[in-house]
Amino acid sequence: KYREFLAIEITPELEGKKVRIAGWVHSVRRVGKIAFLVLRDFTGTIQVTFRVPRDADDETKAKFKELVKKVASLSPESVVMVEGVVRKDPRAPRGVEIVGENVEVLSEAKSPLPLDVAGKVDAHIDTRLAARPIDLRRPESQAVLRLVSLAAKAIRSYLYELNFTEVFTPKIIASGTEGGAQLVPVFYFGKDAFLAQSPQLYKELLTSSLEYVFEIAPAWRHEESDTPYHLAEFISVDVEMAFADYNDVMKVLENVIKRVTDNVRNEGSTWLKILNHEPPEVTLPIPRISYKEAWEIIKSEGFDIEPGEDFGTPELRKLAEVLEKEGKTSGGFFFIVDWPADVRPFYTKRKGKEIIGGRELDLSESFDLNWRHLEISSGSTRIHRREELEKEMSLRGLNPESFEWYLKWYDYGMPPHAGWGMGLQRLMVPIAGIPNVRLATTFPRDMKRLVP
Ligand code: AMO
Repeated sequence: KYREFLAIEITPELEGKKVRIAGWVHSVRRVGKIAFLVLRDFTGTIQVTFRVPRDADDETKAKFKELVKKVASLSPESVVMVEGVVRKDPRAPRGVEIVGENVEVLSEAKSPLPLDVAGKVDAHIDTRLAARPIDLRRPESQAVLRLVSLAAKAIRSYLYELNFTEVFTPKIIASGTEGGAQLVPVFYFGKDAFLAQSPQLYKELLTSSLEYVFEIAPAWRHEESDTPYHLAEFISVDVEMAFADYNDVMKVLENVIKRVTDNVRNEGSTWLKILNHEPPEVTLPIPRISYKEAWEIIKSEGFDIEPGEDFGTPELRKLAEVLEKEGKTSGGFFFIVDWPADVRPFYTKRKGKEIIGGRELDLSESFDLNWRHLEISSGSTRIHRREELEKEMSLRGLNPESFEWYLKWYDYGMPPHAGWGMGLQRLMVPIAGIPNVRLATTFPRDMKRLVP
């Protein structure tokens, strides 16, 4: 057995007990005849002190002298197994330490390290990601992934409560759904295929059987933009519901956001403390503003924007600032609803016309959920009639024939349905207080990164 206790389990109550622990050499320090080893595992650190016992025989003294020397020469991040006796000590960081009696090196680490683990100096994100396996040994880096895990758990438990089925759809697909330029091609048994940009068409088809489905899985996009918020591979949380419209699924979404923020606050306090962050307080309902109102605010703030245009980051920053000032967000979250049909995908249901900025526009039953300037999720009521889908495809220059594998099932009883997709790493920006979605990703994939 490599260890009997985790670092966090070493408490003053264990006084006098002989224990075995294992982990990484966080730091070593020699003061005269004493060597201090701080050992780290995934639960935290514990100090182990090695010294020569005063009232021992010569043989024992010689053995401990060697041991102190051995410990003092351990390189940082080596993996060791340590045995010793627990001792209360008010001077030790947690009021307790281990008096070391033996150390075994399981794996020696080279020096210097590609990245400092124990130090306080914050390395540049590129340096950190290039050394990600070691970067993730830093408490702050680990804390973010702990919160990602808690967020995923909260989403799952809430959707299970609502009777959703968690599904796993194919990731090698024949046609894109969210715009062609971002498709990542793969060569598939001599045929052209792509990595899924979204489980969109499959989750829709599943509403005709399982009715309420969700998936948490990777999605791929050849994003040409090198921003803190874009990954080539991100984790997409997808929900799709039969017999529902966009209002129904916005309710599910805002409850998901509330669940995640509350659960992370309750269960993630250890990690939040390390990150010195509090997730936003969300009260429901999350305010909704129409595209029209949003457009008018942006326009009145002096932006040169045509009616019907999508909003860029500078526009969204300004909009969020205005809404926050007027108290029209919930912890920074707000919905923008009823987008012009032209800037939404072909499967989005239309809503009727409205005059915006003096121009008549076709709107749609669609929404984005933003946290400040950042789009966290988007969704809509879907079209559930084949002829309408074909028309929308043609309008967008897509060939309905290449979607026949999907369209034909609309001939056999497709229920009205609605849903949304949310970027899990983007959700972590407000939840974990990180400036870059890469930090919420184990090993990020982007324009510049294919390894590690
Ligand atoms: P959309 O394309 O808006 O919608 O994507 C949904 C959400 O996924 C996240 N996201 C990303 N996160 C990180 N890096 C990226 N490159 C990236 N691209 C998107 C965002 C975004 O809000 N099928 C629809 C959803 C639906 O209607 O159900 C879709 O994919 O948080």
